[in-house]
Parts: sequence; structure tokens; C-alpha cells
Amino acid sequence: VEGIDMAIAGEDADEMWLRHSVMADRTKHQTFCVNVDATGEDAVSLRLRSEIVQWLGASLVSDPSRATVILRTLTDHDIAGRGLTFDGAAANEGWHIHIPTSGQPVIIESPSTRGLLYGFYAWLEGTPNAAEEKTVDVTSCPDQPIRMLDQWDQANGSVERGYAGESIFFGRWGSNVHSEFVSFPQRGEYDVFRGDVDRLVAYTRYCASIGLNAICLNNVNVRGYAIRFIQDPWLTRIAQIAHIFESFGLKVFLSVNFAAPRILSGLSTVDPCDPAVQQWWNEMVDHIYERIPGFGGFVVKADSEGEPGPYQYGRTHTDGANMFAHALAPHGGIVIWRAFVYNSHTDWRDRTAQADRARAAWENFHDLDGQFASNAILQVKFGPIDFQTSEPLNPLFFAMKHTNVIMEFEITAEYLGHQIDLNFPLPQWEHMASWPVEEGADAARALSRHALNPRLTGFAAVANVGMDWSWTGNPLAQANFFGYGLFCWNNHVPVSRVSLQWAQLTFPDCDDEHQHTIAHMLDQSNEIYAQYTAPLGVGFMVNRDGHYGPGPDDYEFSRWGTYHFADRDGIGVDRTQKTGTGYAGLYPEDQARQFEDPATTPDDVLLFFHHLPYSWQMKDGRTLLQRIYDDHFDGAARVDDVIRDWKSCASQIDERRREEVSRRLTAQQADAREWRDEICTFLYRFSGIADEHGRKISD
Ligand code: GCW
Repeated sequence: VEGIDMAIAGEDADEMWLRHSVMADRTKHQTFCVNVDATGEDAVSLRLRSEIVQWLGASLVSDPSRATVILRTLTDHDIAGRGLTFDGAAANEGWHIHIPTSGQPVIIESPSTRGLLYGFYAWLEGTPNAAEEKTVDVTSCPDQPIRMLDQWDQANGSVERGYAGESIFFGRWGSNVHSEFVSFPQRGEYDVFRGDVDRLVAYTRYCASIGLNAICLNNVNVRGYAIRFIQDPWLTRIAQIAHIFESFGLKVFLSVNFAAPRILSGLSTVDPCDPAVQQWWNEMVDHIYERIPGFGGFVVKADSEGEPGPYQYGRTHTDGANMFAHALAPHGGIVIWRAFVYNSHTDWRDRTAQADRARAAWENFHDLDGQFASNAILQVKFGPIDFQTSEPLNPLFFAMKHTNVIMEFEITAEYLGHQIDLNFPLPQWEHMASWPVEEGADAARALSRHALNPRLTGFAAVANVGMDWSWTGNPLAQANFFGYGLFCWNNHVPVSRVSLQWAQLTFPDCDDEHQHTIAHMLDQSNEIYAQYTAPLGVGFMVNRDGHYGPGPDDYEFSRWGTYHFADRDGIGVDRTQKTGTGYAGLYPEDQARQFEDPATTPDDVLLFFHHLPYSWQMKDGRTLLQRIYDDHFDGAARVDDVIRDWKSCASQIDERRREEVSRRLTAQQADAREWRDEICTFLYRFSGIADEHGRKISD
């Protein structure tokens, strides 16, 4: 079948949570039947068949009475007649699984072939769990209609903020492994595509197996050959990749450079209100859809960190976004416009509101609510700054009431320890998704309520994979990828359920006790990391050169605009309305009031909102400084416990993963101690206040 590749992951790549031997073993006595009469065969149903036959090596029959696992699509009539409920904006992608106690076949059903594929993997992965004594009947629909990955992969094979080797999509010139992918017919033009189809098929399978349905292939900073991905012959390669993703139910997007009409065709302007510019994009989009009829659309980062954008022409972000939306609309495409827009030329001497980077997204976008086209989506990072260990919810989630919005996360551990330090961020993500936004709706739920088109909201996250044998550098960081998918599907899925399920699938040779140990390591890791790094939401004490390890003053006098203001008396950023940047006032009244007063501000964002004296009394009676010292000593000590836990699993884990994780934990231990010592000394030097417990702090 054209476009359907039968490959499995290359021998060198780890199998993550889909270990072939385990999956094949689980299905070796099964006979499958796929019946899609209700919806018709499509690329996804063909893929489902090939997954059963080629990947699992199981048998497929056409007669359901001979099958032990029946997968079938449902008509509306079936659903109504059976009294099944598929809920929400993505009801179509949901599944119903029936597992009988014995004798009868397992039944996996969905209104769509994509839902069948998701149900198939969910069943393989043990969701839902087969109960021993009673039948299981579960219906499950995704909470978020868009469940997307953003690759920050670049045409030269590097990955911006990538910690797992080179891009799985693109390669340095000459590094491509497949000869048919080395040169184009055009002389002098380079094929930057890696062409490792096995790896792509395996990656796509992982994406689909956790319910993802969209991917943007290239970095939002669009440079070099990536600017030309929308043109032939590069577009032909994109189409080949899109083919694979589409067969697993994922829509493919590209990031585009706002200035492409000038760069590629020499237009004198890229003003989004100029008819010639609009025409250029219209034609470009028409051409893309000729090559990739199922193309998702564009992701655009404009007017931020040096990227071109509508401001340069005195236009607004809606002028920019709607130009793309208009070009894409006839094809059913969408534009995803990033709200991560800020002026990276702040003067540290400037203490006014305008220099407060936390206000930037809100300032740039709040008054554009209601003006975005119905096929445009604003993609907003969960916090107002930049994926720090602890931030409040971005206030734009309150301001945009008539706009399609995607909440953005970062799986790749840019500020969370580079996949060297163990950090499973699901608790933080859920905290953000659960933030109360209005009566009866948390941030996750409010997205669809406030959307112009409830199907055009969701989550997106920066991916964390690369060519490394383990995909994620640290084998345990695979859990972050897995967890992201489950979180998109169920925004309140219990953290410990995800970590345990992941550990069970990924370490099938471990006994139950040690699978729990691994899950426990993950569950606490996000908190531990937050303890030994920048304290209590102050953010950006990270090393400026790459964002790994401490650099308490690295940003203090830089142009990037996020500072902790530590001095001899105290630390923190005053973002109150009364005496600070006024940022606290961007929240609805009850929350604004809460954040205005340090006594009612939650500890994890205390120094985000307030500049407080070291002697400030915390809710538990400790002083602020003592709390910071304690957190740092405690966080670093807990890393020692994590190492002990991992060692306790040693005999049950294969050498490669055992050693790789051990090496990284040892590096984490050094990192945690360095953070502890630098932050404690940094504040001790200012304050002159010793640790109450007499622990050693260098002066
Ligand atoms: O946090 C910053 C990163 C940049 C990134 C940017 C963004 C892709 O340090 O590397 O650029 O966010 O989200 O656009």
C-alpha cells in the first residue's frame, strides 16, 4: 500500500513504552478483525491493519465470529441505539473498549478510524486495565481536540533546546543515511532530510500510541533551508513525511518565516496588508495543498527574539495571523500564532511596568481578543515568562474570551535540567491546566468555552526527542513524552498512575515493587528540582550559557528582562499594583487580591510576585531565607535518595539503561550540589545571615 511503511524501529533505537516483545507476546494468541464499514477504509485503517500484521505479527481475519479482538467503527445510529456517550469537542476521536471476563471477544469501537487506532494502543498499553472478575466497559474521549508536538528541529540537523542528539527529521549535509535522500535533481540544492524512514515510522507510532494528533516539523525560528520547506523540492520531502504522520492520524504543520516573500521571491515588503504579499501567501498555500491535501497549516513566531513580524510595518498581530488564516481557510487549514512575543532589549535600570517581561504576552495580545479569524489559534505558553520551574498561569488565559487558544508546554527540559537531571513535569503541567479561570472552568476547560471554534483549541508542547539511541538522552525522560500524551487526553490524569503505567510498560522485566520505585522517582522529581534551583518562583537564576546549572546573576544585568533583584535586605520581583510593576492586577479581582498580598500568595510563586526581606515570616513560621536554605539542602539531599532508589533497581535493569541513567543521576547530584552551594552562598553574602542548622555555606 502506497505510503504505508512496514518498518519497525532501527535496531539501535530503544523501544520506549512499546516494547515489541511485550506487545507481541500480549497479542500472540489473538486474532483480530477490523471492520470499518461505518466510516470506510482510509490511510489510518490501513495503518491499523499493518500495525496488527506487520508490527505485531498477529493474525487478521475478515470474519468477526473468528476474531478474539474486534475493532469496528460506529455510525451515529449505532451510538444512539447502544446508549453510548462520546463527549466533548473531540468526541469523534474517542473509543469504547469492552473486555469480557472470558470466552467472548474484546471489542474496541469508535466513531472514527483514528479513534480505533487510539483505542487499539490504549488496550495494548493496558488502559483500561482488564479486571479479573468483571467485564470492563470504558468509554474515553480526549479532553483537548488539538494534541500537538512542536519540533524545534532545524534544517542543519540541530535541535534548538534539544538534549537528545540531532534531529530525527533533518541532517547536516552529507549525514543522511539513505542514499535516495541525499541529493535533489536540482543542481547545487541540498536535501537536508535525513530520510530515516524506520525511525520516523517508529516515532509516529509513539505519537499515536499516546493519542497525539498534530505535529509541527520544524523550529519556530525559521532559518536557512527551513525557510524553503514550503517550496519544491523540499516540499516533496515534507509530503513524504506527512504521508507517514497522516497514516497514524497526525496532521502535519510547518513553521514559516514571516519574511519569506521577501527572502524567497524578493518582494520589497512583507506587510500583511499589502495585496501582493497576501497573494504570494495565497498561491504558496494553494501549492502546498496540491502536494499535501491533508496539510494542517502554519505555526508562526513573529516580532519576538529578533524574528520578523507585522510590527515592522505598523500592523497588528491579528493583521499578520489573519493574512495566513485567510490563505489557509479555503483548504481547511489553520494558522497557529505564538503569543511568546516580547522585546528582548530591556534595560535593567528600568523598573517600570514596560520592562516587566511577565506582562509582555498580555500587553501584546489582550486587546486583540475577538479579532482573530475563526481558523487562527493563539498559542500561549502556560506561564507569563518562559517555562520556569514555577510560574503563575499566564494572564492571557483570562483575557482571551473570544479566541481559539492553545496552551503551550515544553517537554524538552530547557529550564528543567536538560534531561540530565531527572524531572517529570506532569505535576507542574496539571497545576497549570487546573488553575481556576472562571466559575466551573479551570484553564484547560476554559479553552473550549472561549473558542470561536471549540475544535480549534488544545495543547502543544516542544518535543524532547533526537537521534540518541534512547530517543530522549535520558531513558527516564521518555516518561515526559509519554506523560504529555496522556495529559492531553485527560487533563487531570493522576500523576502516579501515568508514571506507574510508563514504568510497567518500559521496564517489563522489573518486578512490581521496583516498577513502583521508578514511578516514585518520577513523581517527586519535579518538586526536587524546583527545591534546589531558583527559589519560590523567582525564576531565571539559571546559567545564561545554555540554561543548565546555576548562574544567579547571569540575567541580572542582561537585556532579556527577568531579574531577581537580590540585595542585602531581600529578594524577589515586586509585581504588585501598589508598589511594583502592576502585573498582579492582570488577574481577575479575587486572584489579583490574593497575589497583591505576600501573606496570601502561594509559596511557589511568592518571589514571583513580591520582593521580600530575608526575615519575612513564611506560613510555616520559618524565615524566607531559612526556607530557601532548607529547600536547597533538602533538594540536593533528595537527589542522593533518588540515586539510592535507582541502585535498588539495578539488578533488574539492562546494563545500557542502567548505566545511562546512573551516569545522569551522578551528574544531577553534582548539579544539585552546585545549585545548592551557589544559591546559598549568593544569598548569604548579601544577607550575612547564617543557616540556623549550622550547615556549611561558603562565604
Ligand atoms: O525560551 C525561549 C527559548 C528559545 C525559543 C523561545 C521560543 C525557539 O530559549 O530557544 O526559541 O523560547 O519559545 O520561541
